[in-house]
Amino acid sequence: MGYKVVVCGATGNVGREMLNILAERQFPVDEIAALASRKSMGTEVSFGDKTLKTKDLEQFDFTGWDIAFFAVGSEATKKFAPMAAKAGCIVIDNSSLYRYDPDVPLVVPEVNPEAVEDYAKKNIIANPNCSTAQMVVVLKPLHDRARIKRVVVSTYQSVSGTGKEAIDELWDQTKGMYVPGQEREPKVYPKQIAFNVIPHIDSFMDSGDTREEWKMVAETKKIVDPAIKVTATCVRVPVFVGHSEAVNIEFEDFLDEDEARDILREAPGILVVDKREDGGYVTPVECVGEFATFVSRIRQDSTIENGLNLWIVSDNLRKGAALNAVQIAETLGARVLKKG
Ligand code: 11C
Repeated sequence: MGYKVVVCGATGNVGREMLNILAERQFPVDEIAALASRKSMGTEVSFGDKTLKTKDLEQFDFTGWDIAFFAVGSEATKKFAPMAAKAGCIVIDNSSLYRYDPDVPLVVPEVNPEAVEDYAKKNIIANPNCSTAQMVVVLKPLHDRARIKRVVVSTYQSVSGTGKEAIDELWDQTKGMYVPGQEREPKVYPKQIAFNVIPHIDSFMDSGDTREEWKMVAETKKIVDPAIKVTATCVRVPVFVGHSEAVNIEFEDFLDEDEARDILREAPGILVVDKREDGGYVTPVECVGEFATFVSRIRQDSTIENGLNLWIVSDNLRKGAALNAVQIAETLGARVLKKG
């Protein structure tokens, strides 16, 4: 016996990936419903070798369904996630709405799988921000060995993190650079994204940090350890899919770069590609469609006592969103629901 599964936001980038990954990983599904907003109702989406027609989220009755994946943004989540949860369906939510709620676990299964067991207070489990998910998978095994004191991270985030309109904007602006008359003014982003980088993701806070930067700090503390200090600079780059991160880590104890490499090679969800030669590292185009989080450029930081530098790349629509959500469902299945 398997699960009755709902995917809300099934026509979006993340919702489609959720359907792909549920099929690819053969999640035990007895019945599946793909939901979308009324304007996308009836759109066809793929689930393995099947095609599903999306139904109207507004009209859906969640009673009797086991798990609902939400990938619909904070407004719709606010309205429909509590309805699903009240109807007895466990919500796995990709928005930021519940992540910082003490009654909602925030889970990356390679890091804090036991946290899924705390789902019942609200019947909701939160999925972290994409840039956090790929970073904490790497931080956790290193923290277990040498205790991380402080992390300095700069991100290089792809436009698919913003959504479909941003993918179109990068594509159109790039074409427009070469085709007279097809130049495109920025609409989604405040500045040109083609052949440029923008040091601004999400809204500005009073501190001068952006919310994306704040999320990396708050979520790392909630998922790994509140004692870890994180400072982040989040940058949008003209890449379609795949977020990259340059990470500097300061530890309590000395950790040699070779030992760090060995630890990461053994750690779940990670693939180390770290040859000190031309091309001996992973770039975002190579991580698209992959499940792993890739780590390259592992090296000692000789400017501090116990420091390492490394480079992390992952598919932001997969580990950063849909894959992590499906892994949460798998963990919930194995630890709590025990069907399938
Ligand atoms: C981006 N990280 O790349 C964002 C997308 O809080 O789930 C995901 C935002 C979030 O723009």
